Amino acid sequence: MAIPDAQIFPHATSEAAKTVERHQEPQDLVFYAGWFCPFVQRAWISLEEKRIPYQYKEVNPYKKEPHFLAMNPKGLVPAVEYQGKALYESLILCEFFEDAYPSHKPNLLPSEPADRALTRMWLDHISKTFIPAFHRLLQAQDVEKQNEALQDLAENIKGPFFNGEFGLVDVAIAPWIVRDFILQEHRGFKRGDVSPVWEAYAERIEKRDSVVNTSSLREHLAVIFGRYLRDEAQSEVAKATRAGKVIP
Ligand SMILES: N[C@@H](CCC(=O)N[C@@H](CS)C(=O)NCC(=O)O)C(=O)O
Repeated sequence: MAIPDAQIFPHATSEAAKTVERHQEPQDLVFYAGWFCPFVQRAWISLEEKRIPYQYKEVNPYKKEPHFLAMNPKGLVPAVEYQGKALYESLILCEFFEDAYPSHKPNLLPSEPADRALTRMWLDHISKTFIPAFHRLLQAQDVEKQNEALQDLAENIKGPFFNGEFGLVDVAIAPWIVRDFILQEHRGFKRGDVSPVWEAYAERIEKRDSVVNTSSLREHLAVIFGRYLRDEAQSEVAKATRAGKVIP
């Protein structure tokens, strides 16, 4: 039987398709990606911001194909092949790009140790609170649980970006901002309810070139999200959310 989650639109569309087209030539860095994946989009935004040369290869991670599992035993995108090594985990990849391409600007991590620590504190918060709440809100069928998740989506940001200039914290959260339309349409989420500053921030993020250039059509995302809204999705993230476990 076909795995339901494996039935996704096969490639990027809209501005993201043009970006894929520009990154077909072989390069030292091969980027294994799925056009639909928010974790992929983090690494993709970093690559685009820093204008790092990369070759884009589309993978459907739900098919768990042997060639991909040999690279990332977790079977998750994004993954990168670089100098014979296979690397994965979106935030680790973003930091790897900072380390491996120091001459590529902008720096998405600040240079001062305390500011770097502050960035990582925000990243930790986004991973542990914001993203799990987004997925709980998406999958919860019960209104009380949805309301609890809505509360956890509150972010206290001063703007214009998390850390003054556009940086890794913005990269880490941007993919969920461009996907919050699904929560607005189906779960009563309103950016303005978080705060007017948040609403302005979200609009700033979704207009940024690196974000636009890595985004595909909403109607294709909406098909995938339909399975989450009905709590039918079988992705690792969906299963962990359903079981109340940490997102892999
Ligand atoms: N913690 C990982 C999560 C990556 C992830 O969950 N990717 C999803 C696509 S959005 C995937 O490959 N799913 C395959 C599956 O669930 O079987 C990261 O940050 O890179």
